[in-house]
Amino acid sequence: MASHEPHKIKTVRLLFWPTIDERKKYLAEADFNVWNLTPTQVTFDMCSLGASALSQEQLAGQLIGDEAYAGSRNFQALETAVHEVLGHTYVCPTHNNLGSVKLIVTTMVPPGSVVPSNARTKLDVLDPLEIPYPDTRNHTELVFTGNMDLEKLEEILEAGNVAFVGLQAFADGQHPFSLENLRGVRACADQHGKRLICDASRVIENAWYIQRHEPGQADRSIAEIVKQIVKTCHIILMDGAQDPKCNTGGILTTDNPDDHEKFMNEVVVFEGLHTYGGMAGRTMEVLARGIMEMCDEDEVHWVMRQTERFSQRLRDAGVPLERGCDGAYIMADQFLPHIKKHQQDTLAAALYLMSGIRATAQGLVGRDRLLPVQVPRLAMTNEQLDQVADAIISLFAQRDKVTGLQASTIGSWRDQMEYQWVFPTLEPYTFDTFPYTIDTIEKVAVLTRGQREKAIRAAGYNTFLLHSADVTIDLLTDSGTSAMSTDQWAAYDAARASATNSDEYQRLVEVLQDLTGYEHIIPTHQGRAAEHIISQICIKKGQLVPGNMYFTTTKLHQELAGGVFVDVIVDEAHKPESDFPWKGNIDLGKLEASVDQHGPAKIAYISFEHSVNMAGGQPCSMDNMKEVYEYCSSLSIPVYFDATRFVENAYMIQTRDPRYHDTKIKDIVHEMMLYGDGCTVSGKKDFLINIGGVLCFKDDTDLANKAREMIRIYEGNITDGGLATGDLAAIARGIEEMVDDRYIRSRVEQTQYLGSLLLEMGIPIVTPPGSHAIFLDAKRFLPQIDQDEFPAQRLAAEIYVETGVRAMERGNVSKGRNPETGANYRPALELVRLTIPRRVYSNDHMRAVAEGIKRVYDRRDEIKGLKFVYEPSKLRFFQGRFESL
Ligand code: P70
Repeated sequence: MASHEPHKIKTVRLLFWPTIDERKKYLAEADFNVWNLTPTQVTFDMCSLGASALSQEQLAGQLIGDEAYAGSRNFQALETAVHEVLGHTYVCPTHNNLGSVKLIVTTMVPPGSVVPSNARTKLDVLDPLEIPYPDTRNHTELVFTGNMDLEKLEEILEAGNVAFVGLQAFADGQHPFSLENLRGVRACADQHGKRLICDASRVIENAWYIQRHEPGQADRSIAEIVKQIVKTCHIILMDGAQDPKCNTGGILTTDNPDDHEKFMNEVVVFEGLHTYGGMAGRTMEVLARGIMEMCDEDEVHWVMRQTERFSQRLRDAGVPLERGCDGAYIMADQFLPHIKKHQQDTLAAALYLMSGIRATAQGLVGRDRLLPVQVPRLAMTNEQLDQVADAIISLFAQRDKVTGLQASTIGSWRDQMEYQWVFPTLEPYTFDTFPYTIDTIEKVAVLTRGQREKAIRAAGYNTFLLHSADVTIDLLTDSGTSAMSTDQWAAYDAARASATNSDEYQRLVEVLQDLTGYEHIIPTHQGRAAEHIISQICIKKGQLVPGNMYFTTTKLHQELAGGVFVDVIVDEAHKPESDFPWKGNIDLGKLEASVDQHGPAKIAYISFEHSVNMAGGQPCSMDNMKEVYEYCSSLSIPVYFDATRFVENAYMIQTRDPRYHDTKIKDIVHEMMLYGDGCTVSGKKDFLINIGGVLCFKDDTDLANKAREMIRIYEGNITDGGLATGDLAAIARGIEEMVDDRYIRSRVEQTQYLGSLLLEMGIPIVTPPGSHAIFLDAKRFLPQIDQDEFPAQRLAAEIYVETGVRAMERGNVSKGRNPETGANYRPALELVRLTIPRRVYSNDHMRAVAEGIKRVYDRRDEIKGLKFVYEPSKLRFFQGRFESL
């Protein structure tokens, strides 16, 4: 079973981090009832209802179909999903589960009748309707604690006034039933001519439990068990906001045409029409797709194991709880034995106060003593859940300090409660994790080893030629692969498309001027377009362009403009084993030697790259930038940055240079840019977008205007560089997000984490680990393979076969042949790059990558080299094909 998510992150939702003082203020405004807090006042909102991450197919569903009043194709999709997955013939749509309950109560519960049930929650809506729901749960059952006591049920049925038998799958979130018991309940109901109606909103969790614990069920799929549960019931209701991962919506399904007709007749009174039931068309589509997907075995197992792991961590620390199918249900009375009243709400307030976590009991006051801490499906990483658990554990350790809430207004429902509180003094819990939750996911391929062997042979042992559909964890590049945030998408959607000036362009200019201090901001469609233009307008034929190691596209454009690239990076950059912290620095001695030899007029400009990609993502120091700039300014030589990964470089300065430990990333970036005259940026990296770039000049208006001349010819409008207006908006928003200190820390530390795992395993990598990627040293990994047999190329292929991870060769194949001698260049660095996309993978993915590479390392002696079977003359690494030797 996979040790990581069977998906990657498609979009993220940014979190809020109220300080403890803000939390006090918000709590006071909320009458100390955490129910009243809004999500922007909360860091982690531990409620599962309607808070699942969507699949990208569900997200797409929001925009598909029609909002017709009658007979929409979204309803047809919903019917199809119910037929295929649940197996029932008839579907009545409702606005949510309460709508379904209401329809059942109206059509099937005569006055004076009772509803025996294994559950308390949800049914408490029946209280005000004065419908008794006697507890029929078998309280002696140890494994299937949601099973009904059949004798008791029989007794109640015999009394005669039963409306129907009510079951809940994973009753109250804690009590699953077995298939055997379900069949027994059905038989009982049939004997008395009563309906068995099941709230199947958590049928997946119940099916998983059956698969795991009921004898004879281990080999059956979740899908089979789900269908059997549904078909054993006369009627089921399902909350769209639970297992189908929708944000609202509901259904009532049955095989009985008479029952269905009753619902049809009532649905128009309470809900809407029988083909939309009070849901938007888009909700039906998302619901339909969610039902289609919800039995996915890998996803179910991931979600359930994640929840188990979370509860187990709490249990191991002694926190009193009941297992929930969607989280841990903390026993507030045992957690706070010294508090006599309002234990759940007190615990909830204390947890929020000390950590910003919200957990809230819902429904009627006084029903139980539990505070549910639910895990929203697919929305959080294990690392985040571990920290949420640790916050609760930390509160448990200081529980004696918690003071009780005093009620000032008492209501029947939790949302009506109002309190006063003398704040306890609690040690706050500080999170150090990804500052976002998962909003949508994209399923990844899980192939067998045999399938991967076939795929890599078909791709000529070149990872560029693999289909992404065959890749499990894609570490080919961090370029354009970021997960955008919901705020970026909102800005994208809100943009007014324009081929002229636009508000989005103005906004982009503003944020970049503010960040860089540069006056002229010129959008381009991506980095190489900016490189093309700057090279053409700033290089005269024969001029030199000194730079800190080449990047392929940068160097190519300098050469196309008649320039000659001169490598002036420090020597340490070429030594994969050197631990020098600033391997991206320019060697001032080398630079001066070059200037002295040729004279300043022969130098076009300095091409200064942040977080030097080809050196392993290695940063340059602030002092180095400053010294180079001072030296160059004195000789009127311009310095242009390749600022593609400048935020990552700034983070390295923040962590590695003690003078900057307390400086905000944004201010570090701003200072870095002081030491240059302009920059090119491939926005596909740090800017957190999928396409875009910029060319900026500090104050040289003439050059900026020359650049704009070229934009008009090669790119698009001077206000868009050929980008869609929506993309400009996403870039502007991405720039604001990229300089968030928490974000950049989580981003670079994730790369460092992968690096440290590999180092611990003894695997040779370029040290110190860089910021965007980890580079395996293929020469040390596969010393038996001569460089002309392409060890890095082979290693990348081998890693794919072993693990489904896609990496990129950066060695002899990439460097090419010397045109004069025809021989391979055999560069000093023969590397495989594992590049980490931004906001896309969890640390569990990273661990799986490291473990997979370790398996390759353990059998490294068996691995042989490659030979070309097709070798393109230019940039051969993209399309070249190989055969195993
Ligand atoms: C990568 C990508 C792009 C890049 C870069 C630096 C430091 C400019 C650019 C070009 C994509 C790539 C490009 C060529 C060969 C392999 C991979 N790097 N400067 O994966 O920007 O792609 O936007 O035109 O890293 O490292 P753009």
